[in-house]
Amino acid sequence: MKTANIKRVTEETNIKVELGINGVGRQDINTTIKFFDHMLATFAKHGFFDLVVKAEGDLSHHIVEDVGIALGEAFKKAIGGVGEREKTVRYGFAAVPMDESIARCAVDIGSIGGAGRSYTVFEVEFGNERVEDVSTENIQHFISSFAAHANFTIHVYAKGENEHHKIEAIFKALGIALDTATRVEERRKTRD
Ligand SMILES: [Mn+2]
Repeated sequence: MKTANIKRVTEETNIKVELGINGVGRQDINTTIKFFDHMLATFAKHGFFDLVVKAEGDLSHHIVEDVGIALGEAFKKAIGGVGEREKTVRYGFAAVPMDESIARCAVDIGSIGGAGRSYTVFEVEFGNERVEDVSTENIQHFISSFAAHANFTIHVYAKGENEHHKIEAIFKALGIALDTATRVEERRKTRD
């Protein structure tokens, strides 16, 4: 199992992340934002990541953004830098339905010899400004903060009627896609 611990303290937030890639999907999460906790837990469960996230802060926007940054840093550290990487699969994708909603996610975590490429495409329309205790605009903000700090390319496309279903399908699809991409592929002999 590849692991990384990150502590991130600013004037706005105090974040602790402990990550194990290729774990059993164990979660211990408290960000003070209930729906965000639910999403991070489902991400870890379906991605088979062992994940501890403890976060507090002044505003929910800052907490969501800074957890994205810290989780991205944890993935980058766990996977390793140039020359440190094992022979990872690199690409992963998943399409996850949840009742009337469907989310599709594709990721590129970067080549063994490279540092990764950071890019986010997020094509999701929300009909409501909030879902439970989270602003729907913060979901994209989380994904793009995560991608930028992990050096991942992440594409997310989703549609549906129920915002809770749509977002939950996104986090499940992201977890499954990243589980595939981070697996070691023994057949891989090259660094590209
Ligand atoms: Mn749910």
